[in-house]
Amino acid sequence: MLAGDRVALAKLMTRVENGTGDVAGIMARIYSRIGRAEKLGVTGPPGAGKSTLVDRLVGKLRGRRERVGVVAIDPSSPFSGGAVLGDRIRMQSHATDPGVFIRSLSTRGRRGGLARATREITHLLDAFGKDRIVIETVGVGQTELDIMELAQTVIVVLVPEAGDTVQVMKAGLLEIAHIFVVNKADREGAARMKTELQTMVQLRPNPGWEIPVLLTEAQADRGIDELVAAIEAHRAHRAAHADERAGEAHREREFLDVLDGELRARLERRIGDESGMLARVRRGEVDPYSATRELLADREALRRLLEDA
Ligand SMILES: Nc1nc2c(ncn2[C@@H]2O[C@H](COP(=O)(O)OP(=O)(O)OP(=O)(O)O)[C@@H](O)[C@H]2O)c(=O)[nH]1
Ligand SMILES: [Mg+2]
Repeated sequence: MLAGDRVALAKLMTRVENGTGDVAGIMARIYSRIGRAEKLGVTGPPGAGKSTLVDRLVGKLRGRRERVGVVAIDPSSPFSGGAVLGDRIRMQSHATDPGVFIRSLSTRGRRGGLARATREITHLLDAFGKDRIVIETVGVGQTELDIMELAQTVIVVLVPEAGDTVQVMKAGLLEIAHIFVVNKADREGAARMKTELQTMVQLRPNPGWEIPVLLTEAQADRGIDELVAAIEAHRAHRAAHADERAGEAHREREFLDVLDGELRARLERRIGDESGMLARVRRGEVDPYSATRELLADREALRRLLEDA
């Protein structure tokens, strides 16, 4: 993969997605090569036009000779069962471009953390040499918020339908957005929605970065240059307000997250061996709290539990 082999990259992604093979070993080997890629998050309600927008955006970035990776998170929800195919079709214009690598990530795959799998997939793309990685998620839940934390610039895509601004507040999107896009600006209500969003943005405490609200028509390829300019402005803003502590916090979170996942996996592999404790909890003979206290007090049992495979 490090020699530029796309097939090898795809195979490593599959391992990471399924959690098969030595994911930690792979990450440890590539980690010194990551950190160059700019990560862009694109999120918003289903059908807002995110994939279409990403497709147009990728076109602009390719025009600037950037090497681009796209990670499209495919929800397992039956309502969007066709998302993978849909994204492939909508991003078809780049299907044969060797400078673009598009990956759909299924939420069904690995247990215990879509956000973690997504982060590892972006690490692979980063180490592969991508300049820009676009992460698209559908919806506005906690998982999406977690995934968007991986991105340095987050674009929240909305459409001119009534009620959206209230949704934004409720879903915590105001806290994560660096750029708001009102897509489908060809529809009625776009200008009004833009005004509403601008008002909302101005009411934030401690602004710092002034969140732009842009109108786009992804399908007609309108407003994309302005979006690229806003993305670049945010990059410049970040550079000018470089916060080493943010990087530290990020690395700390990744470390704790990885450690947590590894401990949990070991625990699940071995808890069944532990002197019938699991069986006793299952039968209701001991409550989960007392069982936990008992185990934590037993150093030998703990050591066995955490032993590697
Ligand atoms: N009218 C109009 N339709 C658009 C525009 N941009 C995208 N669409 C259409 O909106 C529909 C959904 O577009 P997608 O790009 O798949 O939206 P998405 O947000 O990625 O959808 P999910 O990933 O399923 O949540 C498609 O039929 C697009 O052609 C636009 O600017 N105006
Ligand atoms: Mg999509």
